Amino acid sequence: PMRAVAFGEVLAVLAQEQPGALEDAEMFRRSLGGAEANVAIALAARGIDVAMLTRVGDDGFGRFATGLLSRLGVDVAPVQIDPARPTGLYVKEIDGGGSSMHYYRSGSAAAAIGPEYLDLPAVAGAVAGAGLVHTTGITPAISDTAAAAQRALVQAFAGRGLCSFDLNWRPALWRGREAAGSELLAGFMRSSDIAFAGQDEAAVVFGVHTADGLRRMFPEPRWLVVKNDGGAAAAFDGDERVDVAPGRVDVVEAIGAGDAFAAGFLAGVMYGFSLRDCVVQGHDMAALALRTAGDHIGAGGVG
Ligand code: KDG
Repeated sequence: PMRAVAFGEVLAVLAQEQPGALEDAEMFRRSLGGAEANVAIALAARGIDVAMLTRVGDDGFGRFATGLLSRLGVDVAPVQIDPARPTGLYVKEIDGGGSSMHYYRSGSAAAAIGPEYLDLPAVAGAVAGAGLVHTTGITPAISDTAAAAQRALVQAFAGRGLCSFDLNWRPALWRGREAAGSELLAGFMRSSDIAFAGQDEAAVVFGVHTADGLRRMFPEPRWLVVKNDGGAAAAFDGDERVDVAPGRVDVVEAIGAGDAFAAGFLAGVMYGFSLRDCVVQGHDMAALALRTAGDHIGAGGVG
C-alpha cells in the first residue's frame, strides 16, 4: 500500500521499576515514547512503509531512540540531529493504580523544530513519497515553531494524500493556555482527512460529549473515530457510522493504547479494509499495547 510519515517528538522514557512514590524510586527502566513514534512503530509492525520526521539531540538518548526506531522497521533518514539541544525525556511514575508522566522536554531538540525543517532534502523526499501524514495535538503544544511546522506540513500535504490527526490532549503541556490550545487543535481536526479523539478529551477540549456531537462539530474529515476507554469506538466514514466494542483485555498499562489503535485503523484504511474492519484492527493493535508496560508495541514494548 501507500507509504506513511509520522511527525512529532520522540521521547526517551525512564520508567520507575517498582511501583511506589517517585521520591522513593531508585531504579528506572529506559524505553521509548512519543505518540507519533508509537504510531510509526505500530504501522511498521503492520507492514506499512513508514518514516519518522523528528529532531533529536546529539546524545545517548537520541542515538538510542533513532537506533531502536530503525531496528523496529521505521525509516529514520529524516531524523535530524541538533548539536545544541537535548533529546526530549519523560519520567514515568508508577504508583499503585496507574502511571503518570512527568515531562522534561522544554527546550528539547524537537521543540526547536520550525517550518525550515521541512526543507531538508531527506524530509522533503519522505513527504513527497508518502500517501499519508500522521500528526497529533502534542506537537502544537510543545512550541510555537513546532506548531508552525506542523501547520506548514499539513497545508503542503492537503490534497496530495491523507492527513491523519490524533487529538492527544495533554493538559500538562497546555496549562494556562487551554483556550488557545483547543482553538489550534480544532483547526488541525478540520484540516485532516482522518481524525481520532477520545470521548473524554473531546469533552474537555471541545465541550462535546457524544460522537454525533463531535461529528457535527467536525464534518470535514472523511473518517472520524471517537474512542471510549474500555467501551465501543464510534467511527464515521462520511455519513456512515459503525460502533465496535473492543475484546476483553487484561490491562497491564494503558499508555500508548490510543497510538496503537490509530495505527491499526490507519493500516486498515491504507489496505482498503471496510470501516468496521479498520476499527477491529484498531482494537487489536490497542490490545497489544494494553498488554505491555511500554508505550509502543515493538519488541513487546521493551526497549
Ligand atoms: O500516547 C502515549 C504518549 O503520551 C507517550 O508516549 C508520551 O508522546 C508522549 C506525550 O507527549 O505524552
